[in-house]
Amino acid sequence: MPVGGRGLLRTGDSHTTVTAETYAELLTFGASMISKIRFRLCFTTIVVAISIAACGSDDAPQFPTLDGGKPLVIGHRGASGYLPEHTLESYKRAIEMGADFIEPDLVATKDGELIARHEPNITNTTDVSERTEFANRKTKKIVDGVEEEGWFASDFTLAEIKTLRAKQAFAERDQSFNGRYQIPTLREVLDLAKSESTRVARTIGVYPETKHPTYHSGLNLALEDRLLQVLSSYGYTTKTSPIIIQSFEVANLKYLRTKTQVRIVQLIDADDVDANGKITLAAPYDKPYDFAVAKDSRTFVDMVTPTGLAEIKKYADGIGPWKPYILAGKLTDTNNDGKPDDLNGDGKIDERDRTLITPTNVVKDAHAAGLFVHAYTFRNEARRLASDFKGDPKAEYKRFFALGVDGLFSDFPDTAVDARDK
Ligand SMILES: [Ca+2]
Repeated sequence: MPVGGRGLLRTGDSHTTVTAETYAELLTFGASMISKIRFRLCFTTIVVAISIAACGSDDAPQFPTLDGGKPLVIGHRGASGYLPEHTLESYKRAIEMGADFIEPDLVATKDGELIARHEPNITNTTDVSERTEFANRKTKKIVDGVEEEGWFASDFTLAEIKTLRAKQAFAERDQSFNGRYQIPTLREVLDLAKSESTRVARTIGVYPETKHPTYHSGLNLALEDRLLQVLSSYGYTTKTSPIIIQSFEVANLKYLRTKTQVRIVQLIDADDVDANGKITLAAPYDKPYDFAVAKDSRTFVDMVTPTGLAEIKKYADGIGPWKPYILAGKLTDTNNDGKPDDLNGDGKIDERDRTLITPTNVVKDAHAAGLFVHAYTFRNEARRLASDFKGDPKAEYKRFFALGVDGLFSDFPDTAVDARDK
C-alpha cells in the first residue's frame, strides 16, 4: 500500500479459551470431583464478574474510534519489517503476530492476473535483475508521469512471475530471507486469509490496494473488474465481507462503489513534511493521479478538509492518510544558525530530531463525516520515531490510538498489537 510519503520512501521508508482444556480435565475426574470443580469454577466466575463490575470500565482500554471498538492492526505488506514484503510467508507472520487484516498491493501481469507487489516495477522487490533469461525485458515505462527503468510486472506472464523470488526492499532490514519466497496472486492471499482464519479462530481480513489504476488502464490491464471478479468468486460483496479496498486514485473507487458494497478507503498521500511539520505537496504525490490527468485542481490536502471529506463519504467508508496528516513533528533551530538542531547528537537529521506539534483535526473531522481513519505507515526503526517517543515505537502507537485512529498499517504488527492490547 501506501507509500508513506515520498520523503520517507526516499530514505528507505518514507483470546485465549480454556473451555476445551477445562472440559478434558473434568472428564478425568470422578463425579464427586466434578461437583467440587464446578463449585470452584462457578465461584471463580462470580469473583471475576464482581471484580469486573467493581472496576467498571475504567480499567478497560478505551479507544475514541468511530464505532468505539478496538483499532485494527493491518499487517502492512504482511509483516514486512521481518520478512520480504507481499509474500504468503510475510502475511502469515503478520497473522501469527495478531494482525486483524493483511494488506496486499495489486498489480497486473501480462496475462491479466492480479499479483501482490508494491510497484508495477518489480526490480527492487524480486531477484529479476539477476535472472539472465529475463535480461532483455529491462525497459523504461512512465508510471504516473514519471519515467522508471527496470522490469515491470505487465511484461511477465504469471507463470514467469512464479519463477521469481522475493527480496527485502529495505536495506536496513533482515536480508537473510531473500530468494526463498514466491510472488503470490490475490487468490492465494485470500485463500491464506481463509485457512488462517479457521486455524487461529478469528476472522482475518484482506485489504487490497489497486496500485496505479490509471497506469494499468493505459496498458489495457484495468484492475477493477478483475478485482471484483475475484472477490465475487469468494462471496465478498457486502459491507460485512472481510475486505477493505483502498486506492490513492478516486475514479476507480467511485466505479467500484457502483459495483460492490465492500468497504472502500480513500488513501491520502503527500510528498513530505517541512521543518515546521506541515505537509508538503509535489507531483506525483500532490494529488490522485487521475485528478492530475483530468486537470482537477484539488490536492490531497484539499481532500482532508470537511468539504473534501464530505465528498469522499459519497463513495468511501474511510480514509487512509499518511500519519503526518494527523500528527507530525517539527525541527528546531535554537541558535538560529539556519541548521536544524541535531537533538540526539548523531550528526544526522531525521525523525529523531523532530518534536511533536499539535495534532490536526483530521481524525475528528473524518469521524464527523462518518468516515473511519486508518493511518500509515508505522515502523519500529528508531530513526523513524519523533524524539518525544524516546525510541519506543509503542509510544507512537499509543499516541495515535489516543487520537482516535480506527486502524493503522504497520510493518511490525506484533509491536502494534502489544501497544494496543497490553
Ligand atoms: Ca540526529
